[in-house]
Amino acid sequence: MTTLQALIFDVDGTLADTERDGHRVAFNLAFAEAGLDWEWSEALYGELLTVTGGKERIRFYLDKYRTDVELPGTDDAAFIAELHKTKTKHYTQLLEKGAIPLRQGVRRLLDEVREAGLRLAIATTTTPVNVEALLTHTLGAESMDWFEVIAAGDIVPAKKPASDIYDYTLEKMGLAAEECLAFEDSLNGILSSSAANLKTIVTVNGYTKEDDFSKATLVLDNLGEPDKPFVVLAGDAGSASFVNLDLLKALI
Ligand code: XBP
Ligand code: MG
Repeated sequence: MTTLQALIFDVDGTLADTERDGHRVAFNLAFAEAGLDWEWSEALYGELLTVTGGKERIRFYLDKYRTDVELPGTDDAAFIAELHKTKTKHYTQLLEKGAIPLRQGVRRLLDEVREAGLRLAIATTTTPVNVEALLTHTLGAESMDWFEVIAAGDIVPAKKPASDIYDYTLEKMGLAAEECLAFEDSLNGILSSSAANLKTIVTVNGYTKEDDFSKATLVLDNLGEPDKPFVVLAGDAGSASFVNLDLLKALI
């Protein structure tokens, strides 16, 4: 029988609802700071989220929506990288102000599984300092040590939906996919985790609730709390009304 050894968490949309009020706002602040008249509305950002990675998302926006734009200088990639650096500055400043809380049930579940000795990791597309800022300003600086692997950003050549970031995490932990569960919130996320053969619990959000989660083991509106039950959108949670260690063990 396989025993559950570790949980691997996506960050954006999964640990916290960072996209609409965090990343999107930071992109717009960076555009304004660079004197660009680009403005990513909530609706447009939903379309842009089909592309993971901030630099890749800016490139996609230019190719699809702004073919009229001529970037200054000769090196487009360098311009985008600089713009993205400014975006990261604004994003981490937003997190420092406490703009984005953790999603329901995240803190409780992390406390329970750490107490039980499960191993933890992060597999995300976002920039490493963004992960540090989110963890530090929601769970405290010590929480960086709770995760034995924090796999983030450009550490692998291909971002989600490729499986690379999860493959990398499993290899670093020396674990087989069957011994772990992943937590995701989006189509690109579940494509990535399932391509790494990981069973995955999805908690949807405003941008992802219509995504195809047929590869997920369980799809929920959130992780739930003892007094705030989750809604099961797909899969079998048995008699559970919030995600806890017993449910995770039953799913593996
Ligand atoms: C998250 C992303 C990231 C963030 C922006 O995807 O797509 O690109 O939106 O982060 P996932 P950066 O949750 O699937 O990892 O700007 O730092 O790239
Ligand atoms: Mg995500």
